[in-house]
Formats: sequence, C-alpha cells, structure tokens
Amino acid sequence: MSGLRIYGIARTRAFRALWIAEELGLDYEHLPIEIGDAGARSPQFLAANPNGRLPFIDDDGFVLYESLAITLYLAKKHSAGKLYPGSLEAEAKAWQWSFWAIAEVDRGVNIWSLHAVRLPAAERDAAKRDEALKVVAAPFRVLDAAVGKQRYLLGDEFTVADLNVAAVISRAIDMDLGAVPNLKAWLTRCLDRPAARKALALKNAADAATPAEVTRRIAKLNRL
Ligand SMILES: N[C@@H](CCC(=O)N[C@@H](CS)C(=O)NCC(=O)O)C(=O)O
Repeated sequence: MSGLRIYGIARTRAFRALWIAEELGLDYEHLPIEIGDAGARSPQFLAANPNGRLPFIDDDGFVLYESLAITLYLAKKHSAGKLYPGSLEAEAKAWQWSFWAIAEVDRGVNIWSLHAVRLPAAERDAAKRDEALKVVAAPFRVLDAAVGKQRYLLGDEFTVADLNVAAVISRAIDMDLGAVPNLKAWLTRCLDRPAARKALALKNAADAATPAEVTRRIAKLNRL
C-alpha cells in the first residue's frame, strides 16, 4: 500500500488525481467525498483543505490540494524522467501547459459542459454556453497548433503535461471539435489510455449518479 489517499468524488477535479495515480500504477485509496457542507466543507475536511474544495490528497501524512499540484507532485515522486520531465526546460514546459490549462480553459470548459450537457435541459443557459465556446476558441487553436507539430505537448512521449491539459479539458470531448482536428485527435489519444479509461469510468459513474439538485448546486456555488 502506497499510503496515498485521494479525496473527492470522481465527477470533480479529483478525476485528475485518479488519472495520474492510475498512470503511475499506485496502490491508493479513493475516498469519494462530496462537495458542500456534508463533505469538503465539513470541519473534518476543512482541516485538510481550508478552501473547502476537492480534490485533496493525504500521502503518508503529507496533505496537498490543487488538482494540478497533486498530479505534478505524484508524477515527480514516482516517475521522474519519464511521465515527469527530466530536464529543467521540459519541466518548465510542463508547468507552462498546466498553468495555461487552469488560466485559459478550465472555467470555460466547465461552464460549457454544465450548460450543454450536465444541467437538466430546461435549465441550460444558451448564452452562457455560447460565451464559453467563444472564450475557449482562441486557446483551443493554440493547443491545436501545438499538437499538430508533434504527437504530444513535450515531444513524442505522453507526459504529465498532456495529462494535465487533457484532464482539464476532458469534458470538451463532447463538443464539436471540427475546427481543431489536431486537438481532437490528441485529446482522443490521451483519453484512450488505459489509465484514463479507468479514471473516466469512475467519473462517468459518478456523473450518472449525480442528482440534478447537486448539479444545480455546483453551478451556483462556483458561479458557472
Ligand atoms: N483550483 C482547484 C479548484 C477546485 C474546485 O473548484 N473543486 C470543485 C469541484 S471540481 C469544488 O470543490 N467545488 C465545490 C465548492 O467550491 O464548494 C483545483 O484545481 O483543485
């Protein structure tokens, strides 16, 4: 047993931590706690992540939150020089793409998926959905160009940079990606990896079991 505990139902950004744990072949425990007062915002879990958000991990007593800090930490700990880049420059590129994903596309993809797929049809806001598509269009073209030149973001091999960006935009696989065919092919390739499929199975099961009331709460709590 690696002593790693991943907190957060797989529907949340905990998916990212679950995917890296599967890539690394770690023996971990998944605690699928929910958002809100009965879960991440309860006193017990606020002690681990005072933001009251998911995911966070406890790795043999070392507690860490922020989903992409978690993936970078676990990749560096268990796969330095492979999934985690070995050179200073490649490491910086992995950070570049990770921060890029959070800053440029995380919120837009989330808003799109709520208002195109996840909220009950009658409650979806077409204006929010269309605005989200406009917000991600330019960064998606940047990503499309990057993966048009080479198979993965840092070269020929899949790394944590690909995992982070693909995990952040994983719900975009349901968008019409006809305008960004390289992005579509790369995202499909990333999400088709055995480790991604395992994490996606958990996420899809959690999505399917999520009551509309919770989806409404997600949209409201995060102003999406
Ligand atoms: N930047 C954080 C965002 C975490 C976050 O917003 N998590 C959502 C679930 S995906 C959450 O816990 N929302 C419930 C809340 O804010 O109460 C990360 O990447 O870990």
